[in-house]
Amino acid sequence: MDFERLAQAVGDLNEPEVMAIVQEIVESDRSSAYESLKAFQKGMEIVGERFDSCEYFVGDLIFAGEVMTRAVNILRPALQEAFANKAPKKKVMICTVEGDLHDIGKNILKAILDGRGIEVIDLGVNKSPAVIVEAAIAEDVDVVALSGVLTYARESMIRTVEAFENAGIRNKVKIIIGGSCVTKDTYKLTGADAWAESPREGADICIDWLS
Ligand code: B12
Repeated sequence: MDFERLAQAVGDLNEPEVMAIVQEIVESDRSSAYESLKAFQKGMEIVGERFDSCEYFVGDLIFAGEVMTRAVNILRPALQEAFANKAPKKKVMICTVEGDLHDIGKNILKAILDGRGIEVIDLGVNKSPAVIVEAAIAEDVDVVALSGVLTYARESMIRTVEAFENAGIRNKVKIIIGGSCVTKDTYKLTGADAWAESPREGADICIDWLS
């Protein structure tokens, strides 16, 4: 399978080409389904670079996220075969924290986790600490992934981690955070267990915790 072609098609926002390659994988090369997730990541990096150089706009970012979600939906059966008996039967809850409506990065992480056979509960955006804790208890999740890009989101992350402590269940869940409001150095201020820059790295950490 030509993964370079797939990465380039994602970067070029060439949806017909992406879907044709994905269809080809499903029909004739199912074992390479997982490998294709790496090509998606590479393609999204091209999208990010073109956005930074003003070649792409916000609508293009949103479209890229949608194409990736649609492609993962088509690949899901093949991915499930690849991860049969390997994916941990535990849940990850994901959301964007209170005050922040940005969800493109969150949706990419969700697509990658989903593609790796993990059950993901997506709470959406702008979720308060109380709502996140309540949902984590109700859904009995093992890992909570928090996303945020606004500087303010870091405060929300701190309050969310505190809310887990106040509810007495901090030791029952692992919390990973990401998004441009935090860095390798600042994430520790939030009290989260881990931080990752890339969604693939984040997915690796979640899977490691769940295994
Ligand atoms: C797209 C966008 C929007 C869209 C959001 C659409 C959507 N559905 O998300 C819209 C137009 C709605 C928007 C609104 C606003 N925005 Co805006 N927006 C952006 C923009 C251009 C891109 C953000 C983005 O999606 N990047 C692409 C994704 C893929 O990157 P990402 O989110 O960082 O995610 C990656 C990683 O961080 C990681 N990741 C993300 N989450 C997680 C979680 C985990 C657990 C892990 C492991 C990894 C991970 O994975 C992703 C892939 O690599 C940025 C500027 C920029 N260049 O970043 C401004 C920006 C973030 N916005 C900004 C602002 C100020 C706003 C507004 C307040 C504007 C306004 N005055 O109304 C509102 C905020 C509304 C709100 N309350 O949230 C500022 C934030 C400043 C700050 N530091 O606080 C920025 C930086 C622009 C700027 N330079 O001023 N915005």
